[in-house]
Amino acid sequence: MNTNQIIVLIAAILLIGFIIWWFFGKHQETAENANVTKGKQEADVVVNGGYSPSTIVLEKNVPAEVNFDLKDSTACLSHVVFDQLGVNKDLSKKDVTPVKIPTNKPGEYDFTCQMGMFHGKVVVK
Ligand SMILES: [Cu+2]
Repeated sequence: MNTNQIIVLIAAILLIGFIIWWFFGKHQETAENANVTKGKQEADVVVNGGYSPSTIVLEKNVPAEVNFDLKDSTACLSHVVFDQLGVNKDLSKKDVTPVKIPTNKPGEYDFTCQMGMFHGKVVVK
């Protein structure tokens, strides 16, 4: 192998590493428990280049709302989609948009942006 080939090889490895980091590296899951007060629970999710926290943990059998706070101007993130719940909400109408989550049974509900690029989930325990 000559020097050029080695440089190309190193560049390719770095590029692959970067791609892996870009797509998979940011999945250090930030899980957050909802605040339970007076028989209901709420959690806030900031929407800004993704969802923060990306995992919300809810208690079973306590009425729950997840409040989406849109801080991003990307059109794609302006809607949040809960496929399993048939929910597709426009977050740009209000400062904070609550989404009701059923908590009658344990489970996981994934949510995404409109095109499914950004992911988060709500876990009912
Ligand atoms: Cu998207």
